[in-house]
Amino acid sequence: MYISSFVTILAASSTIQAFQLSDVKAAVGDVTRSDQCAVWKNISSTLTEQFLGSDGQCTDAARAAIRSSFHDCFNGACDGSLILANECSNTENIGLAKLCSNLGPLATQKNVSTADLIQFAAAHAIKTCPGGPTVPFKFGRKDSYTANALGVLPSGNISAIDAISLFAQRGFSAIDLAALIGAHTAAKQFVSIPAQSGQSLDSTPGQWDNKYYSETIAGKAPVTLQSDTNLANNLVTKVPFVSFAASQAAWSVAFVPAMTKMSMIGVSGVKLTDCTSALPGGSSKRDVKRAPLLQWWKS
Ligand code: HEM
Ligand SMILES: *[C@@H]1O[C@H](CO)[C@@H](O)[C@H](O)[C@H]1NC(C)=O
Ligand SMILES: *[C@@H]1O[C@H](CO)[C@@H](O)[C@H](O)[C@H]1NC(C)=O
Ligand SMILES: CC(=O)N[C@H]1CO[C@H](CO)[C@@H](O)[C@@H]1O
Repeated sequence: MYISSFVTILAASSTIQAFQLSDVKAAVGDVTRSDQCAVWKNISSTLTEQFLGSDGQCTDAARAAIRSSFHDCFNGACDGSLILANECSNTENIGLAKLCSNLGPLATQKNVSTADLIQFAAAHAIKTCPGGPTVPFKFGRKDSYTANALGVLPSGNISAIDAISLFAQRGFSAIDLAALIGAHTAAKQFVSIPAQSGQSLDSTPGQWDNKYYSETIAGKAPVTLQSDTNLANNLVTKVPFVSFAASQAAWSVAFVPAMTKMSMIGVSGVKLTDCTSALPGGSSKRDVKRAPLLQWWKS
């Protein structure tokens, strides 16, 4: 009862939905549009090889792609500057270097904007992790070769109050924040807590499930960032944390619009074209063919 009323509240107070379902449906059967999506379908087969492991779980490359959406957008705009202005070499982006050196050349090779490719890769990666929802994808973002401000991205020690206010400055509610941080269901940490480098933020980093919430609340994840503990304990974010721990559906309802909105930070005055149809079909229809081992990623 509590959960279902929470979902109702979420739906009622829903974050700006830049992508309407009708919009997504309209894309199906639209010849011009589907032609424009051909390149994204082609990119999709490359990304599936990188993001889907032979065990059917999503890979390190997928986790980095999900994080890169946040790191390209949140410090200014979703403008590709993570790669194009080499923000990737900044300390706050440690761990994303391989992702950047992979997606940068791929954007050039496929003649798409780097900003769009980062968001496509993130949506693709989320969908590749078993249980992951469809985050609608549109292309048309403008690239920028100018770096955004340093020190805006939050550290793993940020207090809940500071995190809530940082996200509020970008137009995200505390519920949006609690939903977005659930991306740590597909996450490992490598540098924040050096003694536990390589450990994951929930027990199933290759799957998109809601164990991150229950394990963070209980302090039972392999490793937990101080910032995540802070959100689990804060009076405001605790409510959605508990709700999302109880219901993956409630989490998805909150996550998809918040992630969609994040993928559009600073994007305006451009014509966007929907290519959600280029994303993989989802866990039931996923391409579970063995992906080759990614030597370039491991080395
Ligand atoms: C208050 C907000 C946030 C904080 C403080 C935070 C902090 C961190 C830290 C410290 C790491 C580990 C870095 C390392 O040591 O290697 C990490 C990893 C990660 N974060 Fe966040 N994060 C936040 C929000 C987000 C959001 C909004 C997303 C995406 C929607 C996201 C996705 C990820 C992913 C997927 C990883 C794992 C990367 C990997 O396994 O390579 N995070 N985050
Ligand atoms: C993707 O496009 C390249 C040329 O850019 C082509 O060689 C390749 O066969 C295409 N792959 C698929 C799966 O369409
Ligand atoms: C690359 O894409 C742009 C439009 O974004 C187009 O004008 C240009 O002709 C394309 N270049 C190639 C080599 O296909
Ligand atoms: C992510 C995280 O928890 N980082 C650090 C926070 O601060 C303490 C010490 O003050 C470190 O031990 C943590 O590694």
